Amino acid sequence: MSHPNITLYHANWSFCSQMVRVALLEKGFSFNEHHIKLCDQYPEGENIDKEYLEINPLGTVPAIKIDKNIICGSEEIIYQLDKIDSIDNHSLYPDNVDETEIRKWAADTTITDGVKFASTLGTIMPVFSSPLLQYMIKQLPFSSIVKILLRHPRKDRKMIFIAMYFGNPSKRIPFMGVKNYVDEILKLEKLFSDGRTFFYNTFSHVDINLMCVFNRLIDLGLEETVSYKTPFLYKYWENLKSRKSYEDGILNYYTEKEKDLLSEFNKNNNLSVLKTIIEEIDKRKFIPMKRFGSAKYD
Ligand SMILES: N[C@@H](CCC(=O)N[C@@H](CS)C(=O)NCC(=O)O)C(=O)O
Repeated sequence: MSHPNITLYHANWSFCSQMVRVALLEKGFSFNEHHIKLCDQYPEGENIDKEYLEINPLGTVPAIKIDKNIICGSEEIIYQLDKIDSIDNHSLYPDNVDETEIRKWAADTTITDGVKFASTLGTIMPVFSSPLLQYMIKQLPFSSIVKILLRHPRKDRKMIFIAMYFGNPSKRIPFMGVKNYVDEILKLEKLFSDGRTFFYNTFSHVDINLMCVFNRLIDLGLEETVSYKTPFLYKYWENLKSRKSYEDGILNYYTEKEKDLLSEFNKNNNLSVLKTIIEEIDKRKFIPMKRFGSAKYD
């Protein structure tokens, strides 16, 4: 069965780009690729060039062209991709679940615009990634920072990138996400304690997003936070890792550049956030249940 002509504008290591690549692979769609060198990693900063701003005026990836139609933002892109008839017709929006509910979970597990940072699992990821982001930004030439200052359409991002270039805000930022992260992780552990394979009965948009969330934890040296302390989640994560789309849509996009960057970064990565998260998990587990009510982990 033929499907529309699809061109993906994305970046290898971008969290939201990973989600869309996995969705495209799960749907069995072939696609043209347009790699964008993001301004936080590359001196070229192609996402804030005029050509790309014509595709996405916000200057972020991913964006997708489906025939002549441009869609921006991972959540909306995956939702729209799912509406296209696919070869095996596997739907990322299971029939037996209310679509609004799936969309809510999908929004909460990606970087959703307008959502306060560190308030959802999706927006906690950039907060945890901030030391790595800062590490990349500090290596940019001064001219790239000037370009960001003059051209980045998103004021919030511009300010944080500039602060990272000149100062060390990422020393504190990750700690802002710890409490909410532990809440979310323990909520998921409870959900998966019934032994389910996927978030819903079949592989869905939410599983894609969680795959990318957990993968990012590896990059940041935080994978231990979903391992022996949360055995059901660990099993689920192992299950996600064994999907072909994980290898093809995420792992295969780590080029030498990303691998070198991560290994250099992890040599000096201060793991005090990891320690704080583990301590927070332990604290919750040993607090008597009635203090939190039944919704909390027991
Ligand atoms: N809500 C958007 C967020 C997109 C986003 O923040 N993309 C990041 C990469 S994961 C980006 O383009 N960063 C570059 C920049 O902000 O300059 C989505 O879900 O796709």
